[in-house]
Amino acid sequence: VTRVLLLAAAALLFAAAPAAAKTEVATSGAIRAELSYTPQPDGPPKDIVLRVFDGDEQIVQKRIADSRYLTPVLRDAVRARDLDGDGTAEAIFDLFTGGAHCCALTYLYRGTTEIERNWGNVGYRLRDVDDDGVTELVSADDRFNYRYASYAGSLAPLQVLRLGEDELVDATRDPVVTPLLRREARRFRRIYRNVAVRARRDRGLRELVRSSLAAYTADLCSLDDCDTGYALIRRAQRRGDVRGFLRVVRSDMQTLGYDTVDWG
Ligand SMILES: [Ca+2]
Ligand SMILES: [Ca+2]
Repeated sequence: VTRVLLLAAAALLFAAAPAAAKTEVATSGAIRAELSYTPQPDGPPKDIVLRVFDGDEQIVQKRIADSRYLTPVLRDAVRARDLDGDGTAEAIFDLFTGGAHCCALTYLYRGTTEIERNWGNVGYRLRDVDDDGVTELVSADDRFNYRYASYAGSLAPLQVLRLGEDELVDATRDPVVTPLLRREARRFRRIYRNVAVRARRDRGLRELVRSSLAAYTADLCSLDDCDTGYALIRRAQRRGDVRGFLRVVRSDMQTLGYDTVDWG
């Protein structure tokens, strides 16, 4: 899934001159979300404040401590959008922690209820997967980054969330997500097949073999079909593409909650 958000902050860090406070605004119906901050010439902005107004009334004011070194993402750092389809927009603020990769951070307000989400390296995008008026937050499972490979060689399986009453709830196994999971699983399998032979001569590609097999298996587990994932790893072991990997992945799938079959 997208890593676009993670690059978005960089330009602000190199802004040339000190500037006055800036305010970005997003409005939907009665909800107005405001993100204000003071850009700095040589680092993240200061005085970041998130505000939400319902009509004329300010219902949220949150100051972000300068010591957290957060930066608004470059594009659409503030949005007002009705995620749960109840007719009232939520206010969504997207920030970035800086550093080489990590982390994409979201503050989401449903009325005055604050939901904070750290997406790690992977970020997310808003998409109504099934056109039912309820927006899905499409992301990936950041726990797979660095698990089987360096960051560059890491592939992370799909993770889809939806806004609940006062939290984001996992909707990855919801039937409407099935086509996305199938498509991504096919992509991971293709990556495995494309690199497997070359990886025998090129050690650098071996981590991609491992991470594609693991991410493929995780997506299949989300489709309630871990066995098909395990079967591909078993074949990969017979071909010599990986060694002892089935045991590792099987154990990880259980630890990470993908393989929910009770063997006891
Ligand atoms: Ca709403
Ligand atoms: Ca939907």
